[in-house]
Amino acid sequence: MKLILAVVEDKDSNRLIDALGGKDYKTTKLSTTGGFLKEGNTTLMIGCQDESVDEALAIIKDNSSQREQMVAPISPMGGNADSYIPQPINIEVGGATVFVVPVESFYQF
Ligand code: 2BA
Repeated sequence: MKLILAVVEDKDSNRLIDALGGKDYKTTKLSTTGGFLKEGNTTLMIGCQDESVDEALAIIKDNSSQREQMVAPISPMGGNADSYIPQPINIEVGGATVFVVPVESFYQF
């Protein structure tokens, strides 16, 4: 068994959950925050059999659209120096950041 952790944009999450549910994948939705943009995103936990991972990844890929976003400068007064962005930069957001990890045990009591 594997646990898929997929970080996706909030706006893609409902469509993705519906697409996964349509193929009988069970999901848990977590409200998360990206460390760089400090904006909300969604992390889905999907437990599935090893042989289902490729199909699940394809569904995630098909339902996570990638787009570009301009990030305005962030004042060092408003945050810590590590997140200081001195000038506007164009970054790619959306898409999905996915981890597939082995599950040692799975219980439902
Ligand atoms: P954030 O950390 O808010 O990052 C949002 C997007 O900002 C990233 O998209 C990337 O395009 C850009 N970005 C991140 N760090 C950057 C930097 N130091 N300089 C310039 N641009 C930077 P993604 O790479 O697609 O990541 C989307 C979200 O996935 C991330 O949101 C974070 O929540 C998660 N993520 C990405 N890689 C991760 C990792 N290795 N471990 C845990 N979470 C990760």
